[in-house]
Amino acid sequence: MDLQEIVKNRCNKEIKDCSNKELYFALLEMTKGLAKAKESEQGKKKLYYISAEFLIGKLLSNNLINLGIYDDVKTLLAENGKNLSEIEEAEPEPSLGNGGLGRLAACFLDSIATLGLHGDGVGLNYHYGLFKQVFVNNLQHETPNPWMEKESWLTKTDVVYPISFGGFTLNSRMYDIDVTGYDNRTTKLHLFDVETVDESIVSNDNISFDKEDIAKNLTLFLYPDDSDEKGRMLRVYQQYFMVSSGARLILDEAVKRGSNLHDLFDYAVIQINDTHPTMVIPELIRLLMERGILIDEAIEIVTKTCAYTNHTILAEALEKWPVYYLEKAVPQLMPIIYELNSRVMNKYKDKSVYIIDDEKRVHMAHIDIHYGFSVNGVAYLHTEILKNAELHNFYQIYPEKFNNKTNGITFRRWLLHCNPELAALIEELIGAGFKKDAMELEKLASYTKDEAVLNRLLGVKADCKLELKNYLKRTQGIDIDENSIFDIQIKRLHEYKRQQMNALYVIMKYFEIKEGKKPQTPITVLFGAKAAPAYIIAKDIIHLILCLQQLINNDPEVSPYLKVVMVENYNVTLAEKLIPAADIHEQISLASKEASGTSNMKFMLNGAVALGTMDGANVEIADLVGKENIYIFGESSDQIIEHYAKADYVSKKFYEEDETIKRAVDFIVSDELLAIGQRENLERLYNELLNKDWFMTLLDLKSYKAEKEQALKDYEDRKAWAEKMLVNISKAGFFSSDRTIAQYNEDIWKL
Ligand code: 475
Repeated sequence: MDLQEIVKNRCNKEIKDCSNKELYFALLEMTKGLAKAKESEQGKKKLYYISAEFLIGKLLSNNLINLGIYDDVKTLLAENGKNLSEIEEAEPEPSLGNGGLGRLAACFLDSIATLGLHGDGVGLNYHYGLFKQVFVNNLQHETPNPWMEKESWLTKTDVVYPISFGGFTLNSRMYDIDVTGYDNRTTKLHLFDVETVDESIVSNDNISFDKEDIAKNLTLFLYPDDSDEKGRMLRVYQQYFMVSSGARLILDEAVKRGSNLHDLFDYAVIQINDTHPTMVIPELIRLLMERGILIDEAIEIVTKTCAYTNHTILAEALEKWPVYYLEKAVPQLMPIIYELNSRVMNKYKDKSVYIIDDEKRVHMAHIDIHYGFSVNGVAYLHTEILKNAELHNFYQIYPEKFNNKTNGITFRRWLLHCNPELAALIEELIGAGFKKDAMELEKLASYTKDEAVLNRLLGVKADCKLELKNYLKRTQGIDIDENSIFDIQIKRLHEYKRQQMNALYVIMKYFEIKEGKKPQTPITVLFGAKAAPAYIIAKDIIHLILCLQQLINNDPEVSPYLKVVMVENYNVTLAEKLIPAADIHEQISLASKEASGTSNMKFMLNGAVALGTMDGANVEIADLVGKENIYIFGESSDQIIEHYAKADYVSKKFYEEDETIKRAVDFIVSDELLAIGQRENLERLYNELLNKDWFMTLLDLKSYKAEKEQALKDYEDRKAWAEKMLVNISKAGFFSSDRTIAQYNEDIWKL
């Protein structure tokens, strides 16, 4: 297909006379056509990766890279006076995920396609995605984030299923997005949508709407505010709509490939991404029974077909739906859930493994574990914690089901696309093989003493920093100093991730500078984070950071040495600009709480050095790069688990015993900050830290400060620092999602 021809047909113009938006739509049409040509069904058994979230990011450039035409298109456009990165800015980003879990699903689809595996994604088509974040008076405000235009990556299909709820039925239509693999076939992301959805029930400037009008609201937002019961019910409706549509598709396709349904597990394997799609288990049992299979066999078939991935040990994220919710929304599932529970009760005395508890709540993860054949964690430490603590009682029953699959990231998006200059340098040094086999990055190890190479690496980093500076200036009106140290923390806002600890460090540094102790190189502390709309303390932490930004950046005594920046509406697009530019990345969760983390892998691949705790995949990163190439601080996961068991952590003790900690915490409610911010928010956060601090910020603050000072000091020796950068890149190969997916396939899917 020829771009010139498409442009001619669409706009009756030459490329040079088109707007960026017109060219974007022309490229969209061309890419969709090329992806279609690569489609192929292959193999008897097929994987269905079911997930409430697919945080796919913009698709144009990645598709061009994976189709192998990026350079040609770029050149053709340049010859006509057009710039591909500017055209890319005309593409809206679909915000179909919250964070790590959703982005992981997107990386997995890329690797499934690249490895040529027979598998598709199944999810929902949220019209407004997750909310768009805007800052008003230093507070987070949420607005809708529309991303579908008259033409988009979605292709409407003829597949329509009637989905019944208690008392009413809705039609579900399937839309497809082609996912191109690198130099290989394509796979599909199937997104189901309710035909009666009505965008007009939402106003432009906030995200409130009638939560009970399910026919109109079902697919408007991802996880609408669930702080009230109506919001939680809507989530149940969404989940059932997704899995019932998915289950029908799976059965129809299996039959088409030759299954008689008694052998479904030879034709399909379903990976359940966290507990959100759990109802696929009782729903499949129900559908098989409808087609004449008896319950014992139906349960056995489904158990052999479904596998579950756990992404967190945080209690609030392990879904437990009250029985009366399910009775109301999906009454047809309850007889099956009761049956599944009574089989467990007949077999085991231990109440902790029951599906329905004494408070009449259905534990979704328990359904997955009893009635699936595989349970996996997402990093070594996380899986050990599942086996030995969180899910220990299940591990004793089913040791053979438990396995680890350390997360990974797609190097197409997180290196080739987001950092072409670094990719080109690597290719020049070790050849192009690393693009297909990420372990080849190890070859870079032979350059760690090569001064010329180290200097070029520093040059690439400097270019990326300048590019970020220009981007933030152009898109958000923010000024940063490209010669400062970029210290970056980007992830969902959560107390366990401890953005508040980073903020307290900023306050300590502010005091030091005021007192004349200036850093040798200026520091820019960058944050990006959305807080759940109903998570009050998380929003207070955003408020604190924004107030510090205003105070510090406007203080002529301090701002030449220290700047704080919180980017607005952090998303995949911003991550692609921030990660290549980072010098230091913050992975400072309370040990045991971050299941894996995946930004840690992206930063490492782009030559940033981690400052972190021994948590999640940081443990494996530290193991690979060695302790000279990572900055580790804080108490270990075992120590933390013991603090919780003994309930012996008292934050006030740390506050009272250390003058610098006290001073930093007190500053949250100082006259300076109260003059800028809201008393209610700042006092609430202050009291939380002093009287509760459930995620133990003050426990690790001192060692965090010390380790960060060490990193900043080491940064001054540019050659030694560049060596750390290079070691990090050379060891990143293990974290390719191609490796992760190959392991899923070998141990679980067996395609
Ligand atoms: C972990 N999201 C990361 C990542 O495995 C890990 C939960 C409830 C409702 C909506 N979204 C969620 C998550 O639990 C989530 O994103 N978990 C993350 O999964 C991929 O790397 O450590 O926190």
